[in-house]
Amino acid sequence: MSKLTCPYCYGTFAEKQMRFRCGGLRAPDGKVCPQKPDPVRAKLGDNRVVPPVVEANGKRLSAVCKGCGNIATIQICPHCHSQLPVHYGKIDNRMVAMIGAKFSGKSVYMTVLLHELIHRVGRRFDAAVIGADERTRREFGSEERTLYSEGVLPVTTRTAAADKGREPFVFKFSLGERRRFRSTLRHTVLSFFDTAGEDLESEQGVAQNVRYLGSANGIIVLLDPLTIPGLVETLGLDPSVLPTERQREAAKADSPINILTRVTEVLQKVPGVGPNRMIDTPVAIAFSKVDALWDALPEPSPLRQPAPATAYFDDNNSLAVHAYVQALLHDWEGGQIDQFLAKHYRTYRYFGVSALGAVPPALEPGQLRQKVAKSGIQPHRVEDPFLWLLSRLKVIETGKD
Ligand SMILES: Nc1nc2c(ncn2[C@@H]2O[C@H](COP(=O)(O)OP(=O)(O)OP(=O)(O)O)[C@@H](O)[C@H]2O)c(=O)[nH]1
Ligand SMILES: [Mg+2]
Ligand SMILES: [Zn+2]
Ligand SMILES: [Zn+2]
Repeated sequence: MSKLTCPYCYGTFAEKQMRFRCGGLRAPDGKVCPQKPDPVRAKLGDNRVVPPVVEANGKRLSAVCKGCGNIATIQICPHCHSQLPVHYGKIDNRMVAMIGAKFSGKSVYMTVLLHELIHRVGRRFDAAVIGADERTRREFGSEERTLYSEGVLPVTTRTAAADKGREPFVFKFSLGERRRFRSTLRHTVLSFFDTAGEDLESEQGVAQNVRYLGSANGIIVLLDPLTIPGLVETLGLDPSVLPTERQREAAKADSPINILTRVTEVLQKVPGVGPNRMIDTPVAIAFSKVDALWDALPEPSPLRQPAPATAYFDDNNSLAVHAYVQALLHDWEGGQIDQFLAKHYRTYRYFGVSALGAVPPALEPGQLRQKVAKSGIQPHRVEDPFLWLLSRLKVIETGKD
């Protein structure tokens, strides 16, 4: 039996190790379980009062609570005691991780990607995407409102060490599968952890990322093209698209090759990989903020074309973008990034995305938070890296035409 991975703490366990949580309802004979903080949750900074844990075989879908006699159906992770998605042991779960340098655009990208998956891309694939738990729905909703309704960009994400309680967003991607006589749903659990760029720099941050990236079935590495040495000069970019000196100083943005080196070192620490083996996990190398490059690229450039609208992943279209980025990297920085990836990764592909679709205006004196451009949020191909990973993981179909 293969191991399961918790989408909240990335610990692994066998199906039978799952535990239950009592539902906390009054039994017909009047008994009710007392609620208090769960010591395992409290260690993680969650002091809410909850009904007790029920020890039982997690392969079953329910268990009898010894305290109150009620049937408990909520399954929890044996490590962090988080409530797991319904029938967790019986559904496909695939973990997609995202990582990138400070200021590369991860928080904005994650919010926009999820917004697009929920509101638009789902329809393209006849799929439903919903938050898998109350906290994800609440916290994601609040980040979505800040960005979309208020038009305010996020502040720097705090490091995992500074923010112990931070947990990933967990979503369920449910795909209709029409068979001859019945239609069924296939669920895929998606876990997104918004790492702070800094987490790649401290030893503690790296240790946590080993677990996070090590349990991922697919990884999106977000790289800011504006930090590629040589790119700004080669393209002759207008200085107005570049971050201000102050932002750059605050961000201490690192170059893509340094980030890739660090991510690779993290993946080599995963048990069973080691420094000499190629990394098997498919890695999407997504260049963010491509809106800043549009004016400098010719009109027919694949980086300026909209995403296909097909109900499958269009591989030829994606390969054209890949080859184009590969050639650009050659011009910009001599193909150092590409050589590095080819040496360490069995499967990687380049993408060009823009979460905002326009360069956000620089901060006015006295303005505290940066806002999105007046034209609003017009994302460009944010779903591509994600859909490519899903197609590699056989969740959606790949088409070539
Ligand atoms: N032109 C352009 N700029 C963007 C885009 N997305 C993000 N930015 C800019 O990049 C800045 C950083 O974005 P974040 O999403 O906060 O970056 P992050 O990677 O989460 O940063 P840390 O949390 O500090 O690691 C934003 O404040 C914007 O100024 C985009 O699609 N286009
Ligand atoms: Mg962030
Ligand atoms: Zn009980
Ligand atoms: Zn867990």
